[in-house]
Amino acid sequence: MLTFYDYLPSQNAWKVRLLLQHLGVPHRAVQVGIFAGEGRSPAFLAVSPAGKVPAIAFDDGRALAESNAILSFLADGTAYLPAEPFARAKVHQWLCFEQEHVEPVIGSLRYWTLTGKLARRDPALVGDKRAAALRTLALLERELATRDFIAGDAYTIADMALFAYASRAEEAGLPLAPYPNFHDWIARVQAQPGFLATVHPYAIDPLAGDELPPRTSVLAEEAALAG
Ligand SMILES: N[C@@H](CCC(=O)N[C@@H](CS)C(=O)NCC(=O)O)C(=O)O
Repeated sequence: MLTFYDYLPSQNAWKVRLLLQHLGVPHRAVQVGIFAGEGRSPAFLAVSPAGKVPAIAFDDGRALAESNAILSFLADGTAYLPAEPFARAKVHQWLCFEQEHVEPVIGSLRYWTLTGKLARRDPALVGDKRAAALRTLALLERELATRDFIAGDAYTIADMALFAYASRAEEAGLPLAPYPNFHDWIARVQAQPGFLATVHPYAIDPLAGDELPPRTSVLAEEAALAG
């Protein structure tokens, strides 16, 4: 039985929740209290080296972290990840794009906004993220003018990954009205059979307004190893 390490307000974890639902994969979900420090336990670090959700593990001890790596693994051999090498590489192109231009940009702005942390962040950093987020949305608008889905004509894990944070840009204070192609893509993804509409607010976790616990012990160990 597959174990899925989840944290309900996480949209990185939502990507995996969505694919598990599309594929009907039997699993047991374990909630990780990331603000309570559960992501720093040695047991969880053995599953997820950076102490982050999502992660998955099997009864034989194999474990996998990073949302998009998990999507690639679970989607292998299904319609959500093409077998043909070039089409498959195109999916990976957009998975990499998501990790560089969506999650740490729109995702971070949204996280800070919804948990009340925005005012605690350096305004210059917030300004840079906002400018980068607008560039990302403009790029997606341009790309989605030419095809129905981000990596081609079919819905793939690249759409799932992008959707997680990009579709929720308005919660980061980024209006979507100027992006009609992007808006239409959101509707196409939402219309997929088995789409997971449920998104959990940070408000369900009373600790979500806190900063994440420091990685002190982990960092000390890493520094010792680095010499
Ligand atoms: N690149 C990772 C990012 C995962 C990530 O940032 N997860 C957050 C929740 S959305 C987390 O677990 N944060 C806890 C921490 O940083 O300690 C992925 O795509 O899975």
